[in-house]
Amino acid sequence: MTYQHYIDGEWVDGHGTDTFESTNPANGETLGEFRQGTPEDIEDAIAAADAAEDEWQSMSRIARAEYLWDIYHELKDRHQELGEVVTKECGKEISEGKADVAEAWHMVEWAAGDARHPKGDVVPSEIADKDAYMRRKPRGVVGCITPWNFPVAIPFWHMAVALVEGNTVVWKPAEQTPWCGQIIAEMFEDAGIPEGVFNMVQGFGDAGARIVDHDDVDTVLFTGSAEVGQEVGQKVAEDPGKLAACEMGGKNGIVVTEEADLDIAVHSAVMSSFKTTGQRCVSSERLIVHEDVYDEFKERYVEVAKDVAVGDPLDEGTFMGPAIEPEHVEKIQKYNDLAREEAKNVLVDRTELGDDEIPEGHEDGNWVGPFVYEVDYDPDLRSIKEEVFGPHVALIEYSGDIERAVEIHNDTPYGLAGAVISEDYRQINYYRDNAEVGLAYGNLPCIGAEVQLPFGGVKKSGNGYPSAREVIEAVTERTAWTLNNSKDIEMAQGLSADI
Ligand code: UN1
Repeated sequence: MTYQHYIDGEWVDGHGTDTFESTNPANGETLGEFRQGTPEDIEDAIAAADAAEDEWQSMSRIARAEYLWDIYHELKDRHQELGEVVTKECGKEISEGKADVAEAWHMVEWAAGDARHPKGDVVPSEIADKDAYMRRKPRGVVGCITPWNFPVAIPFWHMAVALVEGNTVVWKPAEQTPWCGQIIAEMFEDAGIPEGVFNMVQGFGDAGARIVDHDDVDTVLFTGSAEVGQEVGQKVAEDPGKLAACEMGGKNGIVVTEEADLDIAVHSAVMSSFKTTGQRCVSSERLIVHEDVYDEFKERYVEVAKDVAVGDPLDEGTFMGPAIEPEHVEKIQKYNDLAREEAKNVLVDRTELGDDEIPEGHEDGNWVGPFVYEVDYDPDLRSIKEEVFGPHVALIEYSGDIERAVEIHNDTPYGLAGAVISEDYRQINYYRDNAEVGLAYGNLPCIGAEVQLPFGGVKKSGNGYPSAREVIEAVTERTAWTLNNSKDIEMAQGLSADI
């Protein structure tokens, strides 16, 4: 069978005739066939979302949240099964597949629970008999474009708060993970969400582009690559009434100072660089290590990187699954080639895995292992500035103080995540205050953020927070409501009310 789009409460084929397949990146197996959405399908979904707004907004926040509580329970009840789906479709090892599902229900719990919290502010006024408030209203139709690497969690980052606040949604899942998209759409259907409130169109960039440039979309939430995010931001900026919150990539650094506990340093670096095969936007590709501990850190880190278990992501013993697509393996290989030219030394090169490393029956997987190199620091080296989105890691030795380390750390076009490893609180505080990132960690990997914190970056990493609690800013309008309780008109700022 060919899976369809979910528009206006119906499963539909849409306008196009093309279909596409979802493929397991670990073995090349086809997981399902899906209708490929067109810009016209997006238009239908937007029309449905637009028409559904009034009724949805006439309900209380708490009533709207009830639909999400149903989904919360389903995500929890199906934890193992859905974790395996995530792992099969995007290749993350199984604990990560399950963590993706957990992060989704955490977000739903946060948003649905938040429905019972006060919204807006009571604000003081200069005038005694005047009441002033900041009230929040839904923006209307929210368009969501989500990536493949968190195919369950990130859609809920975007949609959970947007829906509770009274917006209706048009969502395009990543083309690499349509099966997760299908399952989430079925959950909304099973929860009985009113027609048109939630719409899902499968497809590629042309469908996504229609979400971005359509006049009836009020907010665009985008999580994905810096290139596409920049286009989304530029397009949306042409329409002053529209908002975009984009969260893009990173070239994230970990600073290991001369005061570091090296057990924590090696552990944090390995987690940050190789979990998800380096394909988190928060993954670390730069390790900035003080000269006093450099040799020992290098030896220990390289030892782990040489041994890290790459293999079937459904196996509990696997640390790293495959890359998402053959084209992505090629991109990683190209950057490994570039690093071979720019590096002082290549320390680990598992670009091509040996036949004995590839699990039986998985010969068609998109395999690529860790690549680790050291450079003589030069800010112009492309390999240490451009995001690879893979297990491609540079070791950068520094001498001097924490100020120098943070200077190197900040010297990339990106600013998403980073960490400092140190036992010295002054160094830690310096890093916290000066690291140009949205997510800063001390003595931890720079991955694994929790949904109740803001998630987003600075510089090329983003222009907003399409995630977690901060989504509220992108999916609501703030209105100032002022009420005079007296029979006289008295104005603020000493403005005369005489007529
Ligand atoms: C991403 O890498 O695109 O902080 C999102 C983390 C996860 C989300 C990552 N909570 O690693």
